[in-house]
Amino acid sequence: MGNRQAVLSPEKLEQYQDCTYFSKTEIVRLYQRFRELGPDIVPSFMPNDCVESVLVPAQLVGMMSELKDNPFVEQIISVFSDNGTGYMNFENFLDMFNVMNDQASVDLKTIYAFKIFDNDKDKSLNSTDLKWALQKLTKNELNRNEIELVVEKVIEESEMDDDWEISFMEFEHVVARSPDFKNTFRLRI
Ligand SMILES: [Ca+2]
Ligand SMILES: [Ca+2]
Repeated sequence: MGNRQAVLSPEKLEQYQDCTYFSKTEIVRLYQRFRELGPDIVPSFMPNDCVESVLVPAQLVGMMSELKDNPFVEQIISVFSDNGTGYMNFENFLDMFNVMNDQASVDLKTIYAFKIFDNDKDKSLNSTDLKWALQKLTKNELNRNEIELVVEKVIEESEMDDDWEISFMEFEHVVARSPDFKNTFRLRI
């Protein structure tokens, strides 16, 4: 504890500990990794009033070992980047790692999985979103017919209001009860 280098104010550290799954030590480590992405941009000590304005290009974040092999890396980055700017401040960065944490609840992961699968950002998953996601998830191992079949089955299983699209509520239901969905639409986030 005594050795921990101050990188954030004690209040910020306390606040981040309270609203994430991370310990203070882990938050400090994440801050150091954030700084490594842009040592010229990110100060060794972050004053409270700069936390939101110090931004690192999201592309650099996407090269991190935790992310670079994820088929949804671009979408993950875009979902967590600051207002879709393609830049991330430390809080965006922390949020992203928090959701990717193994301890993060299924509810939290479900919210983000939905956002990531919703490729056209209309807050609903239609068959185009699902085909696109499935193609990425299966790394093109399924042919077009197989993808169509799986997507059709997934929609059929999750559909409650007959609009042939999956709303967030339907998505939550499906994640909760369908092992198929969980196995197929598995997202390491
Ligand atoms: Ca959509
Ligand atoms: Ca529906």
